[in-house]
Amino acid sequence: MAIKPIVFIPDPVLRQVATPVEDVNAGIRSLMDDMLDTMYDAPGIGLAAPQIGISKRVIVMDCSDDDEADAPLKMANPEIITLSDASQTMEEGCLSIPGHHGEVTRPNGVTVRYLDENNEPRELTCEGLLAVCIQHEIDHLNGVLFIDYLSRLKRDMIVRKMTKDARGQKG
Ligand code: GNR
Ligand code: NI
Repeated sequence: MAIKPIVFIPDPVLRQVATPVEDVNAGIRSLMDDMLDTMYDAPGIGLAAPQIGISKRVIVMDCSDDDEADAPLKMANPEIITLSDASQTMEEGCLSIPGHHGEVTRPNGVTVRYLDENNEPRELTCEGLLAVCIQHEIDHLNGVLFIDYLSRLKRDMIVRKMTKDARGQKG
């Protein structure tokens, strides 16, 4: 178990289409645990492997309330099977775009198929915050970020600011 550094835009790994996992073996289980450590430390409610620089189709989430027991979810090769017709709008943020937020409208309900940490195929149907989170994480696996749903003006402002900040860090 280890906390890994989170990569920020404009790192190109965040725009790559991630590679499917062949099977969920000890290496992938260890990656999932490192991702959960990193997510809880941040803190965040979800994390995709590209956000720690690893272009594999692995995501973790925990949308439990602070006063509830932890409810970690670990998924490899998640695939959306159905999306509801009804939509919901939520204020989204992203650990790879710290300090920036924006309203995104997405389907309110989703069913996903995935491999769990024991390489077993599973399906999960959910709505609300977890449904938003799953869609946000699967977007990461396809190189898509929440800023892609904002107006071009707002997106460009965020990208310009983050690019400038990254230059500053390199000196
Ligand atoms: O921690 C996170 N919060 C969040 C809030 C609204 C919609 C999506 C998210 S996911 C985000 C963590 C993250 O960047 N996951 O990729
Ligand atoms: Ni994100």
